[in-house]
Amino acid sequence: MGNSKSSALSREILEDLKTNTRYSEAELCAWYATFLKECPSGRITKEQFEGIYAGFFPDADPSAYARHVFRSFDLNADGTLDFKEYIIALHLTSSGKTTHKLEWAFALYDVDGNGTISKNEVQEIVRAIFNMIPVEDQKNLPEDENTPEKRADKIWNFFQKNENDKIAEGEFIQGVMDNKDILRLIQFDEPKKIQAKLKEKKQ
Ligand SMILES: [Ca+2]
Repeated sequence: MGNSKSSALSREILEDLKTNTRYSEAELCAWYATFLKECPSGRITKEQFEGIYAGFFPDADPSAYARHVFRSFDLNADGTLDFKEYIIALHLTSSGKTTHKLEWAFALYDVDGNGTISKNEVQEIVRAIFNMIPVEDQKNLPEDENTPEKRADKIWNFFQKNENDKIAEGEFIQGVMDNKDILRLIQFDEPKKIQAKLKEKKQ
């Protein structure tokens, strides 16, 4: 049990990730090697994370969305993602269970982390999502959801909330599970493409 700085993944983290994701030991070890090559410190900073997003969205501004996603993955709020947080994030957003994904979506929308979602928070995330949609593509959106305000209103009205009401986690998850249209409105498909590209990169 030496404490020499080893580039091997600790057994504890490996077992933890194997239990909590569908990834195999071989996959995890290969990803870890790539991760260390790109992030020799073993941690991804917020700036690096935004850089990854920026590379995938040359025609839009993903920085606000990237910051929110980063916050939702930085479980211990230390301003960096370590390998474990990174892999759990990857797993959650690509192949995780629906309820886990929606717990994550709730955390994404609960910007101040107080356990409820306000209308302002919905507007903030929806605006960040809109910044990722190229202007040309925004023109093709349905009339009643083609601005951040309209889309936020549509989500808010679905939950039958007044301006100053709040949405609790259980209510949010149930509402989204019950209605595919709301599921579509709260999310943005592009992050899936990002995850796919990140995974390609790692193989
Ligand atoms: Ca909140």
